[in-house]
Amino acid sequence: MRVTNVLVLILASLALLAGCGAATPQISVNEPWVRAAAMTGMGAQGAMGGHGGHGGADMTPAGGTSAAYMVLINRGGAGDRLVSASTDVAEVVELHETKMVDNVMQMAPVAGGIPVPANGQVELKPGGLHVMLIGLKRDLAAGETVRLTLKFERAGEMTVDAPVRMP
Ligand SMILES: [Cu+2]
Repeated sequence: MRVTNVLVLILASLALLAGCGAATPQISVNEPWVRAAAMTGMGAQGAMGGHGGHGGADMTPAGGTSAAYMVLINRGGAGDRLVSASTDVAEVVELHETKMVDNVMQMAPVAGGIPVPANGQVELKPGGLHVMLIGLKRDLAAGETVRLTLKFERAGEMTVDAPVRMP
């Protein structure tokens, strides 16, 4: 089968999926990536780039931290919500939001998860919403891949392989 035929089939399938998605979310994950980070020591370097506000050295876990970013797209007619995420490479995974408070960049867990509006999208990016990886179990080097499991309120669980790169 030619590549073009395969593409047409895929597009047709997507159209079908979209067609029956009137009252359900149709979530897809675009361009996921994870910030390169070291388990110890160098983790602080990454923390300078937009993750300044974890409240003090005593709150920094031993394993270092990183973050995952992506665009969540909803082609369905109903809204959904990213409620949690998990990965084998970190002890704890939280959904975070970075904001400026009194000219200081701080981040905090997002209460109730990250909404993905019907027929819309939400971007997780440095300096904004992100999936926080806390307590890394190993170094994350550029070029590697990290498997993330994303759990949506309505669409259920979705697994993506996110490449590791420098910000
Ligand atoms: Cu964070």
